[in-house]
Amino acid sequence: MKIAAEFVTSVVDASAIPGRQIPEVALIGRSNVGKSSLINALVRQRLARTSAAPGKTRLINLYRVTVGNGSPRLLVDLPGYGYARGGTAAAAEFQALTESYFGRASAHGQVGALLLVDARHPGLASDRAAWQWLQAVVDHTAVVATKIDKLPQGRRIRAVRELESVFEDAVLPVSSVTGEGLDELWKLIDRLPNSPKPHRPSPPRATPPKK
Ligand SMILES: Nc1nc2c(ncn2[C@@H]2O[C@H](COP(=O)(O)OP(=O)(O)OP(=O)(O)O)[C@@H](O)[C@H]2O)c(=O)[nH]1
Ligand SMILES: [Mg+2]
Repeated sequence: MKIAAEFVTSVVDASAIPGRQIPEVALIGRSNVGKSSLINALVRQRLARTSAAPGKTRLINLYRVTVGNGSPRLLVDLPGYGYARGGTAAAAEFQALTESYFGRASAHGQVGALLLVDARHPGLASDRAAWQWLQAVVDHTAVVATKIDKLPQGRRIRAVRELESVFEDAVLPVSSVTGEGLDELWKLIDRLPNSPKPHRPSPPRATPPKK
């Protein structure tokens, strides 16, 4: 399957995102969880900058992707949360940026968000808080477990089940290194922004996770 991908822009504020209405899928997760690596693995190019040190992505980066004859999507690489260096100024910057992105997302409509969590660390408080917050601000959400290659085969199913019980939703295991789960992830990216709006009775807390 042919995959076309290009970098569109980097912005500090979501109001600067070009206006054309292309369905978007945003990746959100702790620093170093593998958001930028996953974008590169999906598009089979080194488009997004990655680093072994957390805190690499500092802006909202947009990539336009098309698979085969499908309709285009914007993949949105956001900075990670849970990265302490930079103190409260960085935390405020992260919060403003995330709020501006998801504030615009709710007006835009066709936006899905993937929460990326490390397959080896189920149920971290910061991830659970991010999931609650994300479900309150975006209509279409899903959980993806990264770095599944780091777990031995025999522990993978158990790890995914544990995550599914924490997030009370299906969890898709992927690896940017081995390519595992990427075909399923493309399908999710294709359907997520247009999937039926779920019914959620109680609105949880309304601030993004602290950095
Ligand atoms: N083994 C393995 N390592 C991975 C995988 N995905 C990412 N990594 C490694 O994890 C580190 C962080 O990856 P990034 O993609 O930069 O993480 P990020 O979530 O974009 O981080 P920030 O931009 O700091 O928020 C890098 O050293 C990657 O090589 C994976 O699927 N398997
Ligand atoms: Mg990154």
